Amino acid sequence: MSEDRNQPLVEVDAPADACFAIVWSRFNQAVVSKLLEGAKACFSEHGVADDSLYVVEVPGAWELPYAAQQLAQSKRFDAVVTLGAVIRGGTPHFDYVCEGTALGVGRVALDTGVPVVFGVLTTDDETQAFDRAGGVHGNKGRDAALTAIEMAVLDRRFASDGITTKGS
Ligand code: INI
Repeated sequence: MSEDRNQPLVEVDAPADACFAIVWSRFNQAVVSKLLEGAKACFSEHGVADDSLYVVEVPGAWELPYAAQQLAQSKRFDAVVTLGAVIRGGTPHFDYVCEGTALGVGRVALDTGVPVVFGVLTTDDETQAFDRAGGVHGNKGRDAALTAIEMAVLDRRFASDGITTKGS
């Protein structure tokens, strides 16, 4: 688990029949591939078999919300994890990509009723990004997978408590 104290993550096993999707962006691939490794390992450690995990790649962070929307709308997944790395390059482009990606990912979750986890690093430089991709600040890809599992468990609870009729 991440060593950051401000990450209130809990370790729970995924429901036996749960399926998850990961969409990851290729831009800054050296960083994002580490997030992907962390996320995959976490799913595996928490009982998610390879055939219950669908992994798809997009060019950059900007494309994550669209792919996440397609995955979430399919209703085949308990949660969708988005992984990316937006690194400040000294131009306003950074701010547009960050804001568009974050708002888009959040909107997909609310529009579809499927948890969509924001595992996108937004950092000033590459060092900060690597620190969060298996470095001194843990692996945010792993944390994102853990969040997806927890949200899947929460959705099962909502259904069994009669709060939602999802999956019935
Ligand atoms: N995409 C990223 O994932 N990270 C970045 O740091 C980044 N920067 O810096 O530009 C980036 N840009 C590409 C963007 O996500 C889209 O792929 C592109 O604009 C095409 O829509």
